[in-house]
Amino acid sequence: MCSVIDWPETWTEKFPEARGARQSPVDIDTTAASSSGSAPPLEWRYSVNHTRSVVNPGYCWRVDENGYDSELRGGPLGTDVYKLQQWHCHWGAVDGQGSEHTVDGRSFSGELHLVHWNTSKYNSFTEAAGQYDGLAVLGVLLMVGKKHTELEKVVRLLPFIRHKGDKVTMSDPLDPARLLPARAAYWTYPGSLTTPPCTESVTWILFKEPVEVSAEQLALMRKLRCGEASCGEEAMELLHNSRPTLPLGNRELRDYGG
Ligand code: SG7
Ligand code: ZN
Repeated sequence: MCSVIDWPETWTEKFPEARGARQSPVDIDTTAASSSGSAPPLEWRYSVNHTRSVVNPGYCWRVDENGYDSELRGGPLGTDVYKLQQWHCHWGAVDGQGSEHTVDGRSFSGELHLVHWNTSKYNSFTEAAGQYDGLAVLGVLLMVGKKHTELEKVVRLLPFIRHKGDKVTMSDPLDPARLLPARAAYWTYPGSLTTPPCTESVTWILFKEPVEVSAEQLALMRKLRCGEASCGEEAMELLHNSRPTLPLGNRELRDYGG
């Protein structure tokens, strides 16, 4: 089958939750965010030295952490501990577009998502992914600038996972903490997965400070293809993969740090 990804307009037919009131992404209206001054700091402890897989599922590139013990806690997460499952990226057809979240209406050139699941309450990623407090995703906005050296460890493997279903092993050490910006300030709100089934299970934590990646690195992401190798030229280029923003509605957007 050489059909490419379905577009967001069609998702609600098969995935009714995509019509819900707790959907992501959203536009961050910075003037509407309420301050949470005394919240405990967000803390992460990531494993560096283990084998990871880099895969092309047909709609992004994704790095699977393969069960290693990397943890996120604190901030809006209460007393629960969340474990890093995978991280992936969203980008656009041209520089300046491609982030899922927007800030005061402004798009960025891409957005990294580090997906964590609640190991204090649930037994597996799959179980957690269906619960209101099951997942925590760290979002990092990407802007065009200098080459990102940690991300380059993934980008240089992209030519080897050009088509849907392709997968390679990365054995170089990589520190997921180096994917995060220097300043820990962030916005947080309750939301959903941004792809089907759009489950309303995510505590979103979006860093305020964007991180730089080079135009060349973004160009290499756009060379990935949505289809299998057997589709030949019909395995179309994955030029963009971001869901448009949805209304925040009655949800509280909180602001941590200056
Ligand atoms: C990406 O975003 C993938 C999905 C992910 C989805 O398309 O990384 O993950 C897999 C396993 O392909 O879906 C369940 C899940 O994590 C939505 O994640 S996101 O909301 O952070 N964008
Ligand atoms: Zn994502």
